[in-house]
Amino acid sequence: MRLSEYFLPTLKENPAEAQIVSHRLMLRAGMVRQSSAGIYTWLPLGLKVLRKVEEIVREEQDKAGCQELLMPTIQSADLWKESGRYEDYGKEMLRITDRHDRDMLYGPTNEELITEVFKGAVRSYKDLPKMLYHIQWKFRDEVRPRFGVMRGREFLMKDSYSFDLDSAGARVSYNKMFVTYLKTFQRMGLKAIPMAADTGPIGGDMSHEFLILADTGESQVFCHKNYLDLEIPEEDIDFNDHDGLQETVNKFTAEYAATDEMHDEAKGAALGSDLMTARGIEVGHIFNFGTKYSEPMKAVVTTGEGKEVAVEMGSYGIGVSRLVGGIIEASHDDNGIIWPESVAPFKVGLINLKTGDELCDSVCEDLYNRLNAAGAEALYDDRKDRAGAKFANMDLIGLPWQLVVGPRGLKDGVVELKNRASGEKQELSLDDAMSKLVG
Ligand code: P5A
Repeated sequence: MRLSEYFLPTLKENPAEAQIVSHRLMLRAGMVRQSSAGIYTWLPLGLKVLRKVEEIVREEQDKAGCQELLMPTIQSADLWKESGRYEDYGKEMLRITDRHDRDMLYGPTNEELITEVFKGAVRSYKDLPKMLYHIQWKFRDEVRPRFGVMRGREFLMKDSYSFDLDSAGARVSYNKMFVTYLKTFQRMGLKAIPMAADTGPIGGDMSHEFLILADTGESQVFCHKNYLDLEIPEEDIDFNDHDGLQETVNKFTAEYAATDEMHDEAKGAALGSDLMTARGIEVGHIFNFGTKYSEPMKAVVTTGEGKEVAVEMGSYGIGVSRLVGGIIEASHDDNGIIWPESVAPFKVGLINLKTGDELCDSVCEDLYNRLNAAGAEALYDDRKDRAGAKFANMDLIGLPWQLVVGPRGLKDGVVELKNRASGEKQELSLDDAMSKLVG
């Protein structure tokens, strides 16, 4: 992409309405614009990151044997009346009446809808277990939408749902998602700590929140400091190895970890100097709620003995749009965003220090074409602007690599390659720079 053509409305000044760094940087880097309270338009640069985050989430769900479908955003209130949650959900639910005076709603979550889809299709234990997911916009009329996409009213969530014959099976599904979540967040350069959690309006008796640590996090967290050093296995997860899954879950739940809602002062104090208190951002939340929905909604299957039983269920959420803000909270400096490569909107920012100079232009064109052809997406700053402004802009949008082409270097046949995260700069020949970037 050429910057001269790109729709990238960056801001020089800090927007007054943004209280936390990710919100400030997302506005300044031209990633999002607020459309109304807690509702955002994703501009091209922001959308690219959102899609990359979404894709990592999708790949890991697929690996775990979860199958993707797509449910609608608008749901009929009837289903929620069946489960009993229509009244309970309160003002957070955006209620809509259609032209025939039917009660509809903009889905804040999909337990009812998926239960309905499931019960129309599955009757026998032979079809179990099943795990289904979608990545879809949700709406929650939060009292205080704030911090940009971190607490929006409209937000993108990945929600999965598991269906099992019995509670032992449901535990395996829960463990699969638990371990998948560790992997998913790790791929985005995040260390997410699982914490025992309250189940709130989703319900159930077993639940974990996954939190990343950041000073601006909304939750106060208390945990053993060993969590900072726990390593997630690098190799692919074997989802058929149920004991292995349980071992990993045990490892990540062995030490004390709780958010303020669940914190037990005595347990915290018992850790002494090993207790870490910090702020955290909830990026995922998983629930096992047995038959809370399947029973009232009559989602039953026939067992091997011919008995009818309500199916055991769980649900598993990831805040996809929140993660974009969360990653920035975890990775930035005074100059701007520092994207981990896995979610970066472009891999390389190519800076032409003297647009209009024949040699600079032709070398940049050549590098730009070679990078893109090799699959290393480049954003080429081909505008006529001051070098300082170009550097500041590239630092702000945080691409992992900056490739700087100027007349002075070209005289000696070199360009400069800067790593955004470390700040390290190297003078390299064109070919060496290329092989460093595309391997
Ligand atoms: C699990 C999947 C659920 O809704 N039902 C389906 C369950 N869980 S949850 O914890 O309420 O939400 C899942 C994740 O969504 C993100 N999230 C938000 N992101 C941005 N703005 C919001 N207002 C918001 N509310 C929830 C969180 O990451 C949460 O873990």
